[in-house]
Amino acid sequence: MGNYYQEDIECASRDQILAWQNERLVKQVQYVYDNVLYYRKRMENKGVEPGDIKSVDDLHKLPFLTKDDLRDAYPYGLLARPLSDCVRIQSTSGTTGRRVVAFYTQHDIDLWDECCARAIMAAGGTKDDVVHVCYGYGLFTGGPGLNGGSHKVGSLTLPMSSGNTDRQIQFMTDLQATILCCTPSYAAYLGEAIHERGVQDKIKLKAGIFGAEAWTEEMRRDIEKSLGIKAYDIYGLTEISGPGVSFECSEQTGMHINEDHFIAEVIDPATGEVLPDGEKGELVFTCITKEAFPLLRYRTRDICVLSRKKCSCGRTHVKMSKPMGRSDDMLIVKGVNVFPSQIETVLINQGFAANYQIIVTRKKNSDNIEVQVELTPVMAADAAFDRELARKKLVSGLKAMLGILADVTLVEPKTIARSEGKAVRVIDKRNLYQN
Ligand code: DLL
Repeated sequence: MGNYYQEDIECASRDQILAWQNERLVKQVQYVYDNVLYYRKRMENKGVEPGDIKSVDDLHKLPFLTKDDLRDAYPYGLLARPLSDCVRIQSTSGTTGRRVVAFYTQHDIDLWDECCARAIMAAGGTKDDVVHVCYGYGLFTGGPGLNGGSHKVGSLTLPMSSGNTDRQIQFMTDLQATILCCTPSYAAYLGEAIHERGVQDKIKLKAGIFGAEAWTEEMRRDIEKSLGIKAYDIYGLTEISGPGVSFECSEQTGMHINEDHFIAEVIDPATGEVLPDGEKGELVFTCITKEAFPLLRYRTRDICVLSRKKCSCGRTHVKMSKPMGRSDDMLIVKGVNVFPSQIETVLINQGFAANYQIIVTRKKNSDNIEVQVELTPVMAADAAFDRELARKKLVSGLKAMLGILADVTLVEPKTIARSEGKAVRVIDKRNLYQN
């Protein structure tokens, strides 16, 4: 079993990282041009040839790819290898439009596992840990990714997948799991369930690796307290490989991007112009080591900031902030940009948990936003708790945060459906995207 804290790579000098990126990018552009007709045409339309890309400084000359391109080219149009060289596909949940399918050679799987192994080691994992994976297994990348990473580290892996909370808690206690991998919303739910069953003393978890959806610092503190662990963020997307594109270290101030495999840029989503480090914009990735599905300049729609400030963990790879929303799932309500994470911050600051749902409707061209918020069990049981006052305080907190008036409805504990995967936070009934 390897030591997947790869100090020589993860703590390499900036010059070394750039040298790797330059060399790999040049090769990768030629490889994609030779093997992916769809992208070759894109380059030709833009008047770019592989020889024009001599280093990372030339990256901006390449055309972007978007999710629409992946849908257009579905299923094989962006494949760079014959199918007989591929050993796996994974896919996005495809709730809107056509599914996105990504392909992997064995080499791609090995690199992906390595990225996830780095994430587990950054969360303090070793071969002596018991890693409980309750991300979904199957087409979703969460389960297979963390599973592969845990194997690389040499930890005992519990491939639990999602669902059946009683069984999750049983295995967690019986097998003394030390690292939990799941979505943050499921981690919060597991915390509640463990306390309800009064088995918190039997839990031996020390760390959690949570991602696949947005979560706030407030939610991190809640989960850390409820499970008695340190909670680490992990980021990734199916198109680029899956979880492990970036991950948090002990400093917990952003996620190191595996820069030996992926070049990150931040662009202005409106103009496509590359922004300097420190500016907020849309994250774009270029894969420089992948074989089967090597996307170049893929627009993630995730809004974030890059930082190259020295990190106390010693890693030198650039850090991305937590995504601050998606340029495409951002709600525009009454003309105002609304991110679910802003609403969550207000709720948690006022003592509520992250159990809420946002319902957006439109009547006579006027938008209405309603936030249904669950009372905590303590609030619900307290006869002296003034619900109307609490509701009004939420309305004014949301007004201050969002700049618009939102209706707030307080509902009883456990009335909002819990999710085993990504939480469904927004129900947009306006059908704004219908043709
Ligand atoms: O969610 C991969 C993953 C699995 C990441 C497990 C982390 C852990 P997709 O289903 O393709 O892949 O969704 C990708 O989810 O573009 C982000 O918008 C969002 N996302 C992923 N990680 C985070 C995170 C997986 N840590 C999309 N914070 C991405 C916020 C995240 N959003």
